[in-house]
Amino acid sequence: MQVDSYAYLPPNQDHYFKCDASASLVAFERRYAYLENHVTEQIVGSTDKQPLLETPGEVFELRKLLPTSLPYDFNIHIMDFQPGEFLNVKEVHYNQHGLLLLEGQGIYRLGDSWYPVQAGDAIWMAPFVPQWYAALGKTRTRYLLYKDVNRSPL
Ligand code: UGY
Ligand code: MN
Repeated sequence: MQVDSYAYLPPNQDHYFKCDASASLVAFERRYAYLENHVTEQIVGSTDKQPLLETPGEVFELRKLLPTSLPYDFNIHIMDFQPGEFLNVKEVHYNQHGLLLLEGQGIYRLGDSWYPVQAGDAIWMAPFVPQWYAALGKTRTRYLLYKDVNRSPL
């Protein structure tokens, strides 16, 4: 795996990581929510090879790292904001998020609290927490966002 690449490992797949130089690795480890007659497959990819997706009503650039099909019970979004750009919608939704700010800086609003954030910061957003972001630095913001999908939240 190179810089910017990623892997998805299906549940119960034996694996190990070996690295010959110093590197940072972000791992999302979670219990898989099975669906009858659906299986996931191992994926190895790279962010810059993922297509830009439509974001109606929004200005940020969006890429998804996993297929959006039913077998996959979460996705990872890569979101890019140019300086001064912000979420048009103050979102409230059942999905929870884990966010890692990869580049840039800005302000994250969670409910009625406002947090200055910069590259390296991580945020967990519980279900239904109102959320909003504005990129305030001189360089682009890129963040990586975990989102649970395709399963009933109940
Ligand atoms: O897809 C999302 O829920 C995403 N737009 N949320 C966020 O950036 N806080
Ligand atoms: Mn969201």
